[in-house]
Amino acid sequence: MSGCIIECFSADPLPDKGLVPFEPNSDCDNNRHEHGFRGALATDKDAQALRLREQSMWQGGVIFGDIKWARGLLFLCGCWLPVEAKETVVERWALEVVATLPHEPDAFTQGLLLHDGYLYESTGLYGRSSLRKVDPESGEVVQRLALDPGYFGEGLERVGNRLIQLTWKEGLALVYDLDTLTLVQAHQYGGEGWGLCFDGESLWMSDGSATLYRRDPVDFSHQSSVTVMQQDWPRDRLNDLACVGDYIYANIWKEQRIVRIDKHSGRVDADIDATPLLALSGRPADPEAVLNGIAHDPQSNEFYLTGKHWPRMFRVRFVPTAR
Ligand SMILES: [Ca+2]
Repeated sequence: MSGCIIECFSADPLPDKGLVPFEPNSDCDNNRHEHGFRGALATDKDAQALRLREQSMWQGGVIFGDIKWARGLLFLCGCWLPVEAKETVVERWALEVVATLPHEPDAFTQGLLLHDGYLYESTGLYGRSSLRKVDPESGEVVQRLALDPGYFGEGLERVGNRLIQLTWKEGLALVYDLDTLTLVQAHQYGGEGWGLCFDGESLWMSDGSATLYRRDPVDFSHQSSVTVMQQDWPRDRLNDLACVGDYIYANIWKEQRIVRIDKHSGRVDADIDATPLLALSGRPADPEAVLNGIAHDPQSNEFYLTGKHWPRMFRVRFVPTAR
């Protein structure tokens, strides 16, 4: 069973910040959903930008929706989708550092991939965003392209002889020639751009929520979406991605953690503790200097990991720990 509804609620007064429980309000004349929604709203200072707390859970399902605040009432336009009730075991994995490598600390790393012996890296920040080709062993940037100062670079992936670089809030996927790093095309999309990976058939894109979007690798059109669930809760803040077979590895924004996601079901089946990298990273004491950037090496089945402004990069193996 699933369904889509339009509901309205009253919730007053709303705090500037925090979680507000809400229930259907009988004063609303369009309150026709027989079950009624219950959930929690995350508010922030900007009352125009009320959001559902990441697809609130309700009776074994997930609510997707938008909130509009008008005339003292909250309007929720949303859909409810069931989530399989089966218990999923999330394995705890560790990581083993195989090599410690240099990394240019000016790089506010947002996307990373390995191809033909080189790393390709996307860096962010307005006025400082770039696309780079990097020698993994020396950390030397062998090719570099500065982005337009109005673009904030995000996730990066390769499809054939093209590189595709997301932008954070500009709604543009920039397409480059792999050899020359010249811009050849741009696709438009809605919402924010965070991470990107290619599984050989489709691109997968994150936007900081618990949703992964599957897109056409040629015209970037949206194909489908999957909600990522870690046990019974949406796993949000998915950042840079690496596609590996049936799985997508995602590092979690502002956590020392990488999750392995079954791309078909959206379920997290492994949670990898990346805390040991912190002490080795040499990162500055900047709260934004967090773990980000994951690239898979299919030959060794090892991963490259780094962080924003980290002077080091790591080649690691993920190791299931004994239970
Ligand atoms: Ca990546």
